[in-house]
Amino acid sequence: LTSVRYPGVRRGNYAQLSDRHVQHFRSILPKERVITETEDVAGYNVDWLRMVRGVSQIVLKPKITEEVSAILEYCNAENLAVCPQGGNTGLVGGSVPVFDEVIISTSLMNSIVSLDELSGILVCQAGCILENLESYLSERGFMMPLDLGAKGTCQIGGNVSTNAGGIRLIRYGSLQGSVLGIEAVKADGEVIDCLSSLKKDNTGYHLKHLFIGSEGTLGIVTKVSIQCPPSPKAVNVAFLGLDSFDDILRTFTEARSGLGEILSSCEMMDLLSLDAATSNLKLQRPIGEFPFYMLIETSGSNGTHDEEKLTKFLETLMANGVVRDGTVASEPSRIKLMWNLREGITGGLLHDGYVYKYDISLPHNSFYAIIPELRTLLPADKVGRICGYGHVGDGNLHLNITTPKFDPDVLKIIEPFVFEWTSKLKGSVSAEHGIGFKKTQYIHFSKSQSSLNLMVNIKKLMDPKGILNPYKVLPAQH
Ligand code: FAD
Ligand code: 2HG
Ligand code: ZN
Repeated sequence: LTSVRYPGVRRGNYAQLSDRHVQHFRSILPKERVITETEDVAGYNVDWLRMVRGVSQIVLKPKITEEVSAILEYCNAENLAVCPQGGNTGLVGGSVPVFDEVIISTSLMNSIVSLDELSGILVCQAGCILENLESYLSERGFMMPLDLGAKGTCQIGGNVSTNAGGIRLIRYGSLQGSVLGIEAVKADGEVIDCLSSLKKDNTGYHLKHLFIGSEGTLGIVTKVSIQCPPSPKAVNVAFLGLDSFDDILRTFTEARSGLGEILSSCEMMDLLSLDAATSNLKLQRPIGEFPFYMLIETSGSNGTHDEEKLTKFLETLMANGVVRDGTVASEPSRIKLMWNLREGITGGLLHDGYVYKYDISLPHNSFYAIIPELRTLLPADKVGRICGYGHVGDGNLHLNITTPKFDPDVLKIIEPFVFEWTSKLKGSVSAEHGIGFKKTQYIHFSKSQSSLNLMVNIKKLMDPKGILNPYKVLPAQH
């Protein structure tokens, strides 16, 4: 069977769901957690961007690890393919089935197991929503080491499985460092307990890394142990207007040296990106019109000290003309308004029509050059918006192009151009969103053949029948 929606993608040789299978699932889970009504399953079949759509007939909602284990053991024995789903906010189509895979939703696995209030180490189930964890921790003087625009819906298990980056990575590093341990269930149902809660543990291979960023292809993450920093006592956000991308780099360099240890976010957006939030979502722009904007956040333990640093930083940049205008907020409600502008861009872009979305890592000195290049290559009468924004502090550009409707001629100009450009600069074709279903045929632009071969061997070892999230991450020929 070849997919009608995705020509060239063939259904693997898996079993078809039968009444007998459904009956068995009902013996593992209570009947309200085995969802088979078409209209109830529909939402789980389509991704957040509404671009990838499967035809699964069943969603299973386990609450505990043992239920996940029993489900996978049975699916493996019966050769039923499965698709693990967290908050379904992924942007590369990894969280929805391609054909009729059994959807395993972790949304009811949402208990907090423990918080050690001395070390700040949190242990929780995979289905906890990121924002709920943030609120739980903030009441106890801690915070999550990651934050992203999808926080109200995405789950920590999804974050770990995608190795999500986001807006705090510059300060707290990637999840590979903050996640201390993981409990996961292998394709055959075996529970792998590497739920260490230790900062230091060099006893053999670091197995947690098999699950961090493997997008549900090697196991289902059921619990996570994560190092949480103490909440800052003072947070300030500066929203800056600048004339050129060179000025953004100057500001970034100054932020690193001048703000140093209190710098907690360093984000950039061009005018057309900000416009997706202001025009399409009717949000208010806090300063005048400039070709570029930056959102810089500081978090620290002493408000007076932080304000002093931030004021000096801004005075220096305004005096030498690098920053043209800016506004600073320290009250939570104004800080939120500024972040809404940055975090609203992804949703705002959808109002343009079709979005061609790229998430690339590039060296800082060639970070923005692809945008003017694409503006010369793409026909102005067909394209709505070519814009760039992202985590400039981490070298991660979000390149987005929009057209009123999907246009294959426009796509032919963009791809493989964007991937070749990125590869020539030794960048990454997926900085933080992962490979999922949509990027599998481009993985080789960033991974050598020998690395890909090792990935295939690891997959075969952990999931010999290939039941876990098929058609995702690894290119089809493997
Ligand atoms: P899902 O979308 O449900 O799943 C993502 C992948 O992980 C799928 O392959 C799925 O099969 C797998 N998976 C989910 N849960 C499990 C589990 N328990 N075990 C095994 N596999 C699992 N991403 C960033 O990196 N940085 C950002 O700044 C960022 N901002 C975003 C802003 C918006 C508005 C949106 C819509 C998305 C954004 N994303 C960002 C992408 C997305 O939110 C992240 O990838 C997030 O980590 C996905 O979490 P989720 O729970 O929604 O996972
Ligand atoms: C962000 O940083 C997300 O806002 C989404 O990673 C990026 O939509 C995008 O291109
Ligand atoms: Zn991002």
